[in-house]
Amino acid sequence: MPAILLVNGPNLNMLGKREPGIYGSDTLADVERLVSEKAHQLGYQIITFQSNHEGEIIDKIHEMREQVEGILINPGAFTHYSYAIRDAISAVSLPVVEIHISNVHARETFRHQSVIAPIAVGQVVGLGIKGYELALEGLVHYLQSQDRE
Ligand code: CA2
Repeated sequence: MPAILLVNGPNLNMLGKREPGIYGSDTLADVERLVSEKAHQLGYQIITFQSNHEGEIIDKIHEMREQVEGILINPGAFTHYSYAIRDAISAVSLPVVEIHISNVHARETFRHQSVIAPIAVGQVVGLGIKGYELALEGLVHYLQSQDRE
């Protein structure tokens, strides 16, 4: 079964444990289960990874480059300034869909910019954890349309 890497960045291990008003009450394990189940229905397996450390996220993206067809990523606050994660994604030449649980555009100004977005296939923003499922569908649709070319 082809695989997709799901990366969650800093503090997302706290999902469901703090700030339910912004991020909801589902845990990271719930999110990973939701995406894995949906992926299986679509004929993909999910490799999950969460880290609070920029270098670990970069290492994982490098490590998985031959094993996955694409990447789903919620880079957390790294979204807004990590040129290093952006370069890692560019370096592996894999399609990426960026996810944000909250509507970053309705929050502080520093969250309005994403340095990842210009190299992503697309973004899903502000739809809660449902956004992960929608991002998966978008990525699979993109991969299948590439296969037909
Ligand atoms: O909305 C998103 O998904 C974010 O990527 C979440 C990041 C934030 O820095 C981005 O601007 C937008 C923060 C993740 C923090 O996650 C927590 C979850 C529960 C409790 C506390 C933090």
